[in-house]
Amino acid sequence: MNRPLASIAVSLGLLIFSTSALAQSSVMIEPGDSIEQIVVKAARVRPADRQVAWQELEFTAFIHFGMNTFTDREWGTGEETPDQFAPTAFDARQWTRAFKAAGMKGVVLTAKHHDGFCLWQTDTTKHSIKHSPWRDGKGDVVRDVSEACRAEGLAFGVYLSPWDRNTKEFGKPGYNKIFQQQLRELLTNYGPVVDVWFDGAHAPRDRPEIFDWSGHYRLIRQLQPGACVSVMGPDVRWCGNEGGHTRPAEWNVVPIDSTDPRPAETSQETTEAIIMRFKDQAADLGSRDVLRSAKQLMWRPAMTNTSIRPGWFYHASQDARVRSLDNLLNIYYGSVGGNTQFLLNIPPDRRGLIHENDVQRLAELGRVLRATFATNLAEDAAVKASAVRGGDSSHGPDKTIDGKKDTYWTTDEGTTEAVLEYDLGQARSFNVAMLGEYITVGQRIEAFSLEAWQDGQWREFARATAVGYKRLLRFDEVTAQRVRLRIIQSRLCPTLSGFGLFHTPVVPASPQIRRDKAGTVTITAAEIDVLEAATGKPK
Ligand code: FUL
Repeated sequence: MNRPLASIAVSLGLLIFSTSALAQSSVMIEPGDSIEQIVVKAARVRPADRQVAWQELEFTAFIHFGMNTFTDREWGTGEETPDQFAPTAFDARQWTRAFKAAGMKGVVLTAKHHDGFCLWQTDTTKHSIKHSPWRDGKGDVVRDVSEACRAEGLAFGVYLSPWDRNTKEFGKPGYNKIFQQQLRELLTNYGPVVDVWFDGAHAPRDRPEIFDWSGHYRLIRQLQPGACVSVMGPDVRWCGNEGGHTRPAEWNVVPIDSTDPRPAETSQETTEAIIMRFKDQAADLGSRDVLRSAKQLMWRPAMTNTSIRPGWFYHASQDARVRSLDNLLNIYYGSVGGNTQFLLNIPPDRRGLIHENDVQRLAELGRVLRATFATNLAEDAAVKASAVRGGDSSHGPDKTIDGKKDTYWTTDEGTTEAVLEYDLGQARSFNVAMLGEYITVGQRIEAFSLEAWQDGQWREFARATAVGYKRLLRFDEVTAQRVRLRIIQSRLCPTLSGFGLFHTPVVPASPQIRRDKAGTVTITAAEIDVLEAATGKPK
């Protein structure tokens, strides 16, 4: 497949937005600041409410459906005709049911890809479904998908490709007007939108006026203040690849390289817009080593986007190349379990349905995730902590297992190391651990370890660095009654909103997983029941 333009554009590094978008979620580093001061500044950077809500979605579906579905391409030329768009059995509810079964909580629909073909009743171009044979030109994919999302309780977002290969206006100042009119239609007529997703395709560095990013962001804030603007936007960053590869440590507070703060030519702001070079592809974006040379820090969590198949769009030739269950589980643990949102693309076929192989895989994934996370073996534990803020029960260690996301344990300012001990009441077997910080007040934990009391001593069974919104760790099965979490390093007093121990019935290469010739994995409901029973979970 073509090298994704998003990566080219991001590494070329053009991203412009107004300083108002940075309010409350960024901080300047002064030349004389010590590393200790920088780290505390980083820990004080807080997310906007929309960024917290976005992160809580955890696992979401990406949909690429449009002209390319019918031409068997990944990038259209813009010279296709609306006649070619002709799904035979379009059913958005079938899509959202499949996503829900996988445990997804939201959807980002590609409303317009690079070919410029619009999947909604737009007044901005003739290159749209209005001029297609589908439903006599009266259909509206955006409406059907947004309604199907509401019916299934899924959040709804849109991807509007800034690059448009159909309109003659592209590259001229008039295109920004068309683009903003498209945004206005999408953000006005289809209910709440939680994510507006822009890729960076065709954003040449020498012509920043091609995209009036500042104007786009202002309009989005005005029409949908709860929406995050992702990738080519201030709220959410791209993880840096499209293969589902995740970092061992993912930080939500990352430096803005503002060494080139030229005023944006098209910005209406009185303060200058900032041109940032986000190094989205670097292996480390936020550890102390990176912060040391930062000039400005901002809250910008990562999104892991990849496709369940090799292509973003549907190709019949890829029906047997749907990612395996264990591969998807690996990405899930690395992404959702690595403090990012997992945006998994599932492309509908020419019928306008999610293909049976993908539906099956999503159902398998959902079954395994539900079987794993249904029971937190630590939820009834007796828990004690080496330190509690002000000795006060409102931040006691029991807040880590009360199942509430807005309560948390913490310590006094200045206490950056602590131990929490969980007594499970009896010996339990587990192979997954979960930690979650209360990120509303920032991201703080830098290193922790997990230990089990076995044979009269504490034995370490897992160790990691960044936590953030959620950290999941998998390890060989441990059986113990007492478990302790040692917070070894933290930027400020640590917080913990969630702690869990789980037993997953499926580990990679498990003998219970069957594969047919096409690589399709099957695991039946009965097998999951048997496996669950074998985990010895309390009833
Ligand atoms: C990239 C595009 O070029 C791909 O076609 C796809 O839409 C991906 C999600 O973003 O920039």
